[in-house]
Amino acid sequence: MKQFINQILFTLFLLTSFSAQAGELMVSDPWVRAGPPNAPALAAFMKLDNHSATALSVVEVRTSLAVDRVELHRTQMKDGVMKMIPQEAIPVGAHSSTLLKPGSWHIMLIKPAEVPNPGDMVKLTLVLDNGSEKTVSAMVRKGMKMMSGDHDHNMKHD
Ligand SMILES: [Cu+2]
Repeated sequence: MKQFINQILFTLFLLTSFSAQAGELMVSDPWVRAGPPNAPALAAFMKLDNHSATALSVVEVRTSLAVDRVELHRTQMKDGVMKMIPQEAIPVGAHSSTLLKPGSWHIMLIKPAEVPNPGDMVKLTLVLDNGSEKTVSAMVRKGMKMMSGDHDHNMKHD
């Protein structure tokens, strides 16, 4: 019996410490850009705020949407052309923020089995380098293309 109670206390301790860790990162305005029914990939955007004194980074993203895989991308100028470059992580400096937006950092949902409609909600779980996780609901909505180089709809991802 005593061991059982200890186990419960330990579980509670784990739960509270995990939620405290997740509190270091604040996510605002998450959204997924709507695409045509045959879209090979969809981009997700949001603002990441790190209120802690430690630099964080998003190392993995999972989604409720049925997709082939999720990649972290950054659109950057390379040899005079805007290109999407896959990234190992999306960094958010201490007491700093990183904006995921068209033409910059973004999360790429590759090969969705079914493309969601504007107004649909997609769950995104961000996994941080410190092991904590944060799940947000992102609304699907139409978004402007930043520039001709931001061509995620016809870019090959293989
Ligand atoms: Cu991309």
